[in-house]
Amino acid sequence: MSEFTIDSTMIDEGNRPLLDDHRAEFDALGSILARRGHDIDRLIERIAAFTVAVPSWGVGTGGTRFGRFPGPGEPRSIFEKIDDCAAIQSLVRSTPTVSPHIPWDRCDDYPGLVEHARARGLSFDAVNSNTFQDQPGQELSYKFGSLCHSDPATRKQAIEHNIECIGIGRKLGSKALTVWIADGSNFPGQQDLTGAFDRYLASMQEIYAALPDGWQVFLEHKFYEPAFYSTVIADWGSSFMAASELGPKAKCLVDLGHHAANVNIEQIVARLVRFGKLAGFHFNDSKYGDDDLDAGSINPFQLFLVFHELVLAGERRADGFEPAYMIDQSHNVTDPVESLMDSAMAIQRAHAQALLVDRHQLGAAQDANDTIGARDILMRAFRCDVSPLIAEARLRSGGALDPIRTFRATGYRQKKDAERPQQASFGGGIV
Ligand code: PSV
Ligand code: MN
Repeated sequence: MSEFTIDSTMIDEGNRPLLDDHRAEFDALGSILARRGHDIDRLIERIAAFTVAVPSWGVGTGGTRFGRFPGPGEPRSIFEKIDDCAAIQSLVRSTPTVSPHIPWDRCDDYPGLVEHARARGLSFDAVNSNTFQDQPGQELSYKFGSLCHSDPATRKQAIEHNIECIGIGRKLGSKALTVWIADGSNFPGQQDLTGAFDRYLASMQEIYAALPDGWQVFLEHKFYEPAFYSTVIADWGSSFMAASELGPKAKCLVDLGHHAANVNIEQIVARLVRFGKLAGFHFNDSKYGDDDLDAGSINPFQLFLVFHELVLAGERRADGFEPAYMIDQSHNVTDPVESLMDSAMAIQRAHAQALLVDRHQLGAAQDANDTIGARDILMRAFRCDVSPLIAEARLRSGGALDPIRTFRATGYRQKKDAERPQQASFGGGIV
């Protein structure tokens, strides 16, 4: 049976009834922005040039520790996950890369996988290791830690897994390994806080030594969960200390959901940029903890402020500034393809709004200590509805004016449901 794919005819059909309204809205916004001194075509080029990787694990339904409610037509293998990523890319046109997770995406034909992705216009971004779960048949358990475990044999197993991930990443054309560990403790006194960090550094040194030329390692911090009292790499400070000790190939990855409430993430970004240590992002959003909701769905202002720092750093050509942009989210109640498109567009929106900030005026207001003036310059950009701009960027790249509406109209999910009979044993998503 040949597999259903979304083609340009379906996208054109979806766009046709929306074109007149789009033109009118785009022209109206275009004249407002032109009056403010923006070059519209240049803006669209910059918006279209920004891309973000889709997490392979994001195309399956996620779950919580209370349960998982699988959706219809979920992908059953990395090849089918790539097909869903291709559907996303065909509609939004800003997601040409996929970030794989090992062992979830282990397969026996990596050249075939690369070709499968290439044929769909996709390639691979950073490969993620997983020593936060035990796998069937695994010799030593990670229940009490992995890279920081008190037992050297368990640490060795975790180190070897990361080195295996680098090997798989090489076959896929990746250039970075992302390491997030769940190591930590649940009760005061359970773990020697200094000893655990020392063991992390020693383990990471071995992984670092295995990085091929041109590769980097991204250290991902997270303040709690699954460890509820202390986490070894809990914050950007620990991440930065480790990355500094390891060397120039080690940088700090910011997952937006991995901070306590109200933490000023944009300032963390600015600090990491300043010292050439910003690895990149796992975009998502949250209200309480690591909620893994769609990017910009709870706090779009924060996303905008992060992008403002990124635009500033890009224009300043900050040293070592070459972040990897990736999404990391979990879909418990939405269609994963729709949610990932939703995030990709929210990210594009925040970027477009940040491009509108009059940085010259802002600098002048800051120098003059004009607090309200400076705030207003930022808010003017944030309040601008850039929907027609990002829709135009998609249109010019062959994408959909309204990706979610077009996705639904193609019947993709229903077709995949028929094509992909679910096996009871398959656990997609994060949990
Ligand atoms: C941990 O919460 C995390 O953010 C890491 O990036 C993992 O690799 C990912 O989620 C999937 O569990
Ligand atoms: Mn993450």
